[in-house]
Amino acid sequence: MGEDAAQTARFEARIAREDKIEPNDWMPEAYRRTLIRQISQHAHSEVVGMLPEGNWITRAPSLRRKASLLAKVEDEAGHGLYLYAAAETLGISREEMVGQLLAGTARYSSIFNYPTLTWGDIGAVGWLVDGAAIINQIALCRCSYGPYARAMIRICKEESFHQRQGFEIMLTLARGTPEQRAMAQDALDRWWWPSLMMFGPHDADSPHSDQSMKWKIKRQTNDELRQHFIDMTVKQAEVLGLAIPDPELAYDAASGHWQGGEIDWAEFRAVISGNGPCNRQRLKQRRAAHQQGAWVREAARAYAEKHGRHRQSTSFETRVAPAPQNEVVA
Ligand code: FAQ
Repeated sequence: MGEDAAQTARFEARIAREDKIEPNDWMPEAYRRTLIRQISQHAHSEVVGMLPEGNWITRAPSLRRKASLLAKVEDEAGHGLYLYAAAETLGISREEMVGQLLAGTARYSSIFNYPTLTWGDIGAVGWLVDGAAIINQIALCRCSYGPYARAMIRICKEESFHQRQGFEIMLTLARGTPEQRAMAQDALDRWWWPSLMMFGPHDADSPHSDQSMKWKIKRQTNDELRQHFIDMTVKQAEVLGLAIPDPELAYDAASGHWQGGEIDWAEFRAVISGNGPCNRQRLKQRRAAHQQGAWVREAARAYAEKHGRHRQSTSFETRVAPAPQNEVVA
């Protein structure tokens, strides 16, 4: 389908003016495809991201910790739903996206393919993984696509609680017994490098960044966001009295930034190609959960039919009519 040069020029002028693009607006096909790719990957990350933390719900060390972890995992499920709903406004169904995840043909964040071996890992995930997610997502609150940007505003508010919850777990461990302190340090040692990988390849190796920056889908590059995360987290590690596991990490007065060693990109590539420590386990768990949820989808369909709300999709609770006045997040 050919795209009209005048429509493209009008679209680009709107992007330049910082207008939000809404579901019913004309948009280039490649812009639509890029958003579907990114938003669906993001949604899958939230959903798969429940697994490493869900692993500790039954073993949280106190009722207070269990309640807050449970609430956090529920929040991640909600984020997945807002994001699937935002992607649906672009003309793909949630069933199709979930089908891609379960078939193993969709990406989700590399970080969720690492195991949570100790309670310290729950602290590190909240502190580092949610910390990295917030840095990335604050930039996405200004994304040119309205439903995605609005979903991000709510998600960021919730993630900031998660980050504090994680930091507080780390602080408690770091100020605890020598064993607890060692547990916190071990968690930081294992999660530091994978957290840096969350921001994606270096800008020069990122095939999508240039175009996504031009379209204002991405507002800062992978390396800019990663640097911001490092600068912020080094100070927080100092407060915790923990050591970042990078012997090359040093403050560079000329740039005003902390500079560290190189990420192991071979490990990153292995993880995103399905060969990380937990990739197979994560997909197996998602497939089982989907199968076990079949009766819920069936009940929802029967309810919708009985009440005359026949829809193509059973995801009625998250479906967003593609009209600008219907925002994903109120
Ligand atoms: N993992 O050209 P780029 C969370 C892929 S936070 C896996 O740079 P782009 C909250 C990339 O998809 C985590 N794949 O691509 C939470 C592309 O593959 P493709 C989720 C990665 O899109 C906390 C290829 O490499 N956050 O869930 C990764 O411009 C705690 C080339 O890369 C988001 O998804 C990676 N780390 O930039 C939940 C944020 N990095 O599609 C539970 C939204 C790159 O060509 C507990 N997404 N790839 O096959 C983004 O900001 C961007 O998509 C990037 C990648 C920055 C991730």
